[in-house]
Amino acid sequence: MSLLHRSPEAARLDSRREFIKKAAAGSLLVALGGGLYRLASDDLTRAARAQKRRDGRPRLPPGQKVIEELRPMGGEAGSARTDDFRLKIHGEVERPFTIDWKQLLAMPVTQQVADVHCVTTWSLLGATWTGVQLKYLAERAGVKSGARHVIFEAAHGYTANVRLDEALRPDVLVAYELNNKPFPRRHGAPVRGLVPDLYFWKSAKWLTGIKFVQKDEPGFWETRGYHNHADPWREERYG
Ligand SMILES: Nc1nc2c(c(=O)[nH]1)N[C@H]1C(S)=C(S)[C@@H](COP(=O)(O)O)O[C@H]1N2
Ligand SMILES: [Mo]
Repeated sequence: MSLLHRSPEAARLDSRREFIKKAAAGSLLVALGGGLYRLASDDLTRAARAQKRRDGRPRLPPGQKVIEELRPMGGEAGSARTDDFRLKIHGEVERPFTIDWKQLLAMPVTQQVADVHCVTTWSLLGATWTGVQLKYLAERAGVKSGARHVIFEAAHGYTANVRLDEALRPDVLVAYELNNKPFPRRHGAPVRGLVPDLYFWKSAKWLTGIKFVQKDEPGFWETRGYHNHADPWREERYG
């Protein structure tokens, strides 16, 4: 019998029965969760589209949608143990050096709110990132005048290249906390790069080195079809 031919009361009872059955099976809660999540995300996306950054650019780059939590995007993880951590600052510098975890924590701390944009079209807005400015490490090492690019080096040979002038911006960090907590291993613990204004693949997880070079060295994704520069506002997604 079609629901149309029944009293509203009976239809309501029926859908209530359906509701309980699905909830017991777990499927309804998943559907509800997904539905609510999409609603929140749509609202955040709409709100962000109406906002402008201090530099005048729209808060949300074209083709991006806002998500509420950092999404793990994989990669071959390095050790998350702080005892294993070493960061080598080298290449075109006067005074190369290597620091361990304690030495990193002893350096001047920068805490900032920053937005990040993944090439797969999600953006995470307004998270708090804590770490040491790459600019500070560069000054300590004494970057030679011929250097033009910075190579972020990570576990298992992952690299990402960033132009020197962009890498020296004050919001580029060697980061060790997200929202005042250490990174989970899948997000790059103990230390990852943060280059908020380029697509997120430039933010290398499980960071092991910062290398200054004269000649550009396209990295892991840049040699696999992705754009060498990766500006989200110009949608520099593919090379
Ligand atoms: N070492 C390393 N860093 C990496 C990657 C990787 O595979 N290995 N993936 C990059 C890509 S493609 C993205 S989108 C972000 C994802 O970071 P998340 O997993 O914390 O969201 O990390 C970037 N950093
Ligand atoms: Mo990515």
